[in-house]
Amino acid sequence: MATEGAFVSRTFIIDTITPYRTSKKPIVAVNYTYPGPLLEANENDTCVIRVINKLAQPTTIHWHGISHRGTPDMDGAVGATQCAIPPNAEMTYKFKAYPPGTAWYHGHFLGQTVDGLIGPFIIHPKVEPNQEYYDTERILMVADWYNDLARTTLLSWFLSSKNPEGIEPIPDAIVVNGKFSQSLFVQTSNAKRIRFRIINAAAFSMYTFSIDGLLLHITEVDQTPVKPYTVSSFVINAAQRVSCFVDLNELDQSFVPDDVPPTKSIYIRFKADRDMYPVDISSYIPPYATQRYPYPVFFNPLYLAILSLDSCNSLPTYPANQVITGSSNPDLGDRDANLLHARPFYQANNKIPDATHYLKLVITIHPDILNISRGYMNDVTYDHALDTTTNKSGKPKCLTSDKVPLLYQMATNPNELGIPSPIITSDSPLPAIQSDGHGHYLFPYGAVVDIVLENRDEGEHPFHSHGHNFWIISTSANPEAEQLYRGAYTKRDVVSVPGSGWAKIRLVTNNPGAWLFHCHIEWHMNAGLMVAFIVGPNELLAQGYTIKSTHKRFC
Ligand SMILES: [Cu+2]
Repeated sequence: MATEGAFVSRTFIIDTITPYRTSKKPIVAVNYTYPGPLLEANENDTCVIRVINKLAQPTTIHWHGISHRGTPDMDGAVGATQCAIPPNAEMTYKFKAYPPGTAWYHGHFLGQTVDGLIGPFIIHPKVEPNQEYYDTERILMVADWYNDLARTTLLSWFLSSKNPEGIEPIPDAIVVNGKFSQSLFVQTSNAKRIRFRIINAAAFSMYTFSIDGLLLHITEVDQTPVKPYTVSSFVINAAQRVSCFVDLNELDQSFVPDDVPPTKSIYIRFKADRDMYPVDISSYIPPYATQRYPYPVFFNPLYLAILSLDSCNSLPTYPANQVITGSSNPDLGDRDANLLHARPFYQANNKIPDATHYLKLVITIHPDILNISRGYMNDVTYDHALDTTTNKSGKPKCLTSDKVPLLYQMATNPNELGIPSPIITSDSPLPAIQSDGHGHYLFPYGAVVDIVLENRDEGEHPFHSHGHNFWIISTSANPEAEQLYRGAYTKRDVVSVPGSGWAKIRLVTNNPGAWLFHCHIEWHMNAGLMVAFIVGPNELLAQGYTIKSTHKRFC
């Protein structure tokens, strides 16, 4: 008999704070901390999170990585699963803590994620697969810091005709656990073997993570445990999570010069990938920049935290530019943000069904007729309001709307959404998933869909699926993975699509509802690099879903 999980009841007050002496920026925070408090649950616990909005704007919280089976209205995606919680109102999110692993929560409206609405969410599995390898654990939540607010300044500039090239707002700094470079001390507390849970909560940046002189043994990607996979550094893209453990007995201090005293601490490095910024960051001053904040004028892509080996918080004795990778063997660095060579821990149970359907999504970014740079999926830029300039096929029946979420439209008119059923096309022998021409794709319930993301943009884009995780089969960076790992692909909820390349994922549509699928770079999502997966409208009703009056009042 299955055991019922416990209840995890929390109250999240969303309000602004100004925690930094040197910045007046009002951060959007949960319970007056940045990042928000650690939310912890055991696998299959029922989380009951009362979210109280004390902001002057509407808000929601998205529980990133949670499958929401049977709770399609608890995903926090404005326009898809709910209307936003108005100021001075509250909503209680209730959902099962599943799947276990390193998840996180964040805003999903008005750029609030960029402005601070982030926090870690750890779900402990019934059996922790790699527990024998570590004695304690630490969370490192990395994010891009902007001196200006996304809501008032960055988004309006980015999506304006003043920025036809679509230059993304460049971060002003990097923060980890709310601390700026060289101010975060991580104590070992006498443990020799430490698990790090790295959560990339950045609006934009992809980072290379390493710790000087230590090997990193990766044990989890997103919420999938993997067999220990040893590297000297790895890449983590926006919204991805990676766990790795280190063993201080393996510390190779040969990088410490002979002429400095022995070091009692070493650097933990997050190095942002310079190539993704469309400007020369060493001299770039954004046009919206204000002089109000004393943070570095030019963005430094190298963030340093300090791992204090004796917990005394001394600085390393060696210069920070002494080493560039976490090991003397640079060949051990993995440059693949998908970490396809990490193998799932539960390989024997990892039965992967054959595909029954097919969907190709072509990613492009270009200016629209108003000279505003937009992102397109199959030539459609996603907007909460119908953009008639990009599609002349007429008014869609099923329309993303801040007033009538897609989920409510599914529940009200399950058979009249105006989206064609799958058809055979010349692209593939499998039936191809169709859309209404406005970014809404209708998936039969229980389909096994191979989705090919063809990226015609030069940038690498981390795509996230709400409500479903998926197997990553192969990418243009690792095309051989499809054959090499057949039958044992790894599940994630973010796939990093290489620039001018492609990624192939397989997704089982076993979760009726309206689920967003989007680039997790906040700027690109707001530029329209998003679609909605409409999964099994009739099954949604058959499972007993009804629109809650307590939710509908927000619309
Ligand atoms: Cu993107």
